[in-house]
Amino acid sequence: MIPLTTYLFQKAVRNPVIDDALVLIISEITSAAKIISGKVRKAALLDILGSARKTNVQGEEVQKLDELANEIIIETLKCTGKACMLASEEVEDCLVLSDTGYSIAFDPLDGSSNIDVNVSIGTIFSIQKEDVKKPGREQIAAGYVIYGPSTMLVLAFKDSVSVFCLDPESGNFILVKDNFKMPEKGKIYSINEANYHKWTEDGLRKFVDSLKEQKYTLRYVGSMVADVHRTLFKGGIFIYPADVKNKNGKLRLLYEANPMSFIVENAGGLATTGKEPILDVVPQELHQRVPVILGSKWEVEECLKYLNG
Ligand code: P6P
Repeated sequence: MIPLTTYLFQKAVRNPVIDDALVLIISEITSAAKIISGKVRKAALLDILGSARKTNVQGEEVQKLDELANEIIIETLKCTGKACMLASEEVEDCLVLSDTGYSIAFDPLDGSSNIDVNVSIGTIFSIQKEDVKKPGREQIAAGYVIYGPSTMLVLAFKDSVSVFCLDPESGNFILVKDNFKMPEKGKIYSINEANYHKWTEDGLRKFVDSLKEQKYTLRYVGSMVADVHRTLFKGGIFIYPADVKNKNGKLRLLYEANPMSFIVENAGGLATTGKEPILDVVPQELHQRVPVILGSKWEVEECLKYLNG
């Protein structure tokens, strides 16, 4: 029953990258997630479901819980005094708090279209040293908290991925799996097939058809956190591709694709835009989007064979 903070300090003894400031940042992000988890679980009682009647920088309708989660994380990180830049899906510009320290890119509540129908959603975060707009391969740490039947934290450093479960009694994230590795191959594919005819790459249609012939199952929640969490634990592949409307797909590089790709690659999987590893993409814009193909090594390599003809 190792709590997160104990785990981090024990890891810091072997890994000099994990300094006290990073332990504080990660501890506070997960503290904010505990508060968000509590709000999500009783949202219907607090009249915080539904739309905030605003549109965010993505052009998406903001839910009340999106706004609340964003405020909780920003205020919590400001209080650490160790954050340099904050990049939030809900905020157009980067919040610059100091000229040094850790920078955090985050999606405060991913999957918010699912909030009102009680489907798993989550918080995704990516931690860089100083500048937030760096290739994902330079991330110091990345993780997500999924608000599902239980509240789970998946946390990755360059050398390992660990899984924690929130214990409602103690209020601690308790380590349930260290050095987590995902299956090399699965039997599930995850993609929004409603867009089948809009996909830009014909090779993708051929790949998906080949999985059907191999009797793969389709599972698609519509929350990236939920779809990636299942892919990590069951194996298989998650894809949000480019289509005729979204030339670069829908998912954002800094606070969705990069942290999830960092986790997947450190768990033994692969993550690509279809043209290059996601973690090698050099960010140009704060909210830029990339096509996302990630999951077990076998399926991602198979998908690339079809895309590259
Ligand atoms: P679609 C949620 O809104 C989100 O940003 C991701 O969490 C999810 O993977 C994707 O959009 C779902 O998009 O177009 O399939 O509804």
